[in-house]
Amino acid sequence: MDLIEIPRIHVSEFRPPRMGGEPRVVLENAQQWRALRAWSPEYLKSMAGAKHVAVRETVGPPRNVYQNLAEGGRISFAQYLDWVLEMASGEDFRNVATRHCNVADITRAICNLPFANAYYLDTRLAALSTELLKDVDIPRWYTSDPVDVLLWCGVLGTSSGLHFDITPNCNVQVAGHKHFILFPPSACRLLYQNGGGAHCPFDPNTPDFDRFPLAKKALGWRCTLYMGDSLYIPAGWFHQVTVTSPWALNVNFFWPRPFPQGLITPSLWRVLIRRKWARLRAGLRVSGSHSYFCRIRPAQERGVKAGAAPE
Ligand SMILES: O=C(O)CCC(=O)C(=O)O
Repeated sequence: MDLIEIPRIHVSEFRPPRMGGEPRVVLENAQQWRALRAWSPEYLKSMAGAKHVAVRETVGPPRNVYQNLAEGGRISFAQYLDWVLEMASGEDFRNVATRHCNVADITRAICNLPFANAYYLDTRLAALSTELLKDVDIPRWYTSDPVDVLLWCGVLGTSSGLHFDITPNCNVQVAGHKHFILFPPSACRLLYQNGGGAHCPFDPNTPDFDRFPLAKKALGWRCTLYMGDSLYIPAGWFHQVTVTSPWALNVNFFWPRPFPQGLITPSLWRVLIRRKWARLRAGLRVSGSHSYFCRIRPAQERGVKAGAAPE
């Protein structure tokens, strides 16, 4: 499995390609964001500390929220931030962060630390606080507004597992840093998609080629996003994202799929058809039983991430 570095370009040179194209780290795209200057934990708590958020719990190793997902739960945003800061300021964590810069080493070292559970947050920014939403500027990469703006937060060594989204994406690093590993949609046959869905049990941070031999042939892309950097992830590209600083915070935007972007990858078509079919079946059930409850099953049960962009 080879990984090549994602090119970094200045925002003045970046236009999202019509057909999806390739990922790019876009520099100075978020330079004016108030969030970059204002979002200290104290400020975040003062704006939204009392709001309750759903956190994903992972019991490692590896601390990968889509693979080792435990029960999770709802706590206040202030309580969550307190947990993040307590972990991040611990001596163990600071030692791992200063001694290792490679994502595989960080993942292994974190798994050896004596803490059982990690909690990862992805939540809609508008639901958390409309005031916080004003601190970020929507990148004008498309003519339409984003369908979703999500805030992500976690501690060193925790990752969201390998998956793809059906829409184009801009992910902006607000605090700390995160490491991204991406694979093009054409690599789908090498990545062991869960039942042809959007998630993969293969973990490229510490690849197990005995279990996933085909993945050895996959050619991936990688980058580390630092504060203020943005990453363009084309629709259908697989990505795994890992916190590589004591804690990290980022915000991402999902846009509707502009035609013909995102309609060209076989892995994505399968997921789209499955979702349409599930919706059709749910619709039939709803009209038959006059019940709305079957429409609000938790995301975990549906096998998709809670913040995933609606179609
Ligand atoms: O930050 C993360 O952990 C995941 C981000 C992600 O999956 C996305 O931007 O689509």
